[in-house]
Amino acid sequence: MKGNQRRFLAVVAAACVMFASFTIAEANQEKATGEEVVVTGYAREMPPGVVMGVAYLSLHNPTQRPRALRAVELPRHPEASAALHATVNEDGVSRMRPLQEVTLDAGGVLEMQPGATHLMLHGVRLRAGESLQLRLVFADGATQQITVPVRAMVTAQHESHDTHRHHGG
Ligand SMILES: [Cu+2]
Repeated sequence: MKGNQRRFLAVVAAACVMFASFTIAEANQEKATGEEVVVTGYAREMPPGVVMGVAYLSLHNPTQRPRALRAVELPRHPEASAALHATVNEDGVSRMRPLQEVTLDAGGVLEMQPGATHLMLHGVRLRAGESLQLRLVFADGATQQITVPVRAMVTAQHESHDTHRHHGG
């Protein structure tokens, strides 16, 4: 049996040296791109009358190369949209700016939070206790699907203050 196996492998190796080395290279590449950004986070409950939702993600890039998050989609809500935003302070006034992408250095971490980088949600109704599916689209074409919980509005004093100052959502 062992002999047969070895002979079989020898034949395969002899017949497919080029092909084999190609597929090994391909497999390595696949393994590299298969290393995913580690994502956790949550979306904020939307009280009645609030039309914009917000989610905060925590991203960790465990790979040796930079990754760039370019877009976030909501697969369960085709009519809805999500946008990457930064909150910047201009002359003491908080404003939101759309971001083309969010870059993660090799081994880098990005913590979205109220008053800083966040994910703006339009066209969804989010209630505490629900979960929200997000599809992350990276600049290299890779996509990653995650599910985050929807958290109740008021959890801590400073958090509700930040949210109010930010944009009420
Ligand atoms: Cu925003």
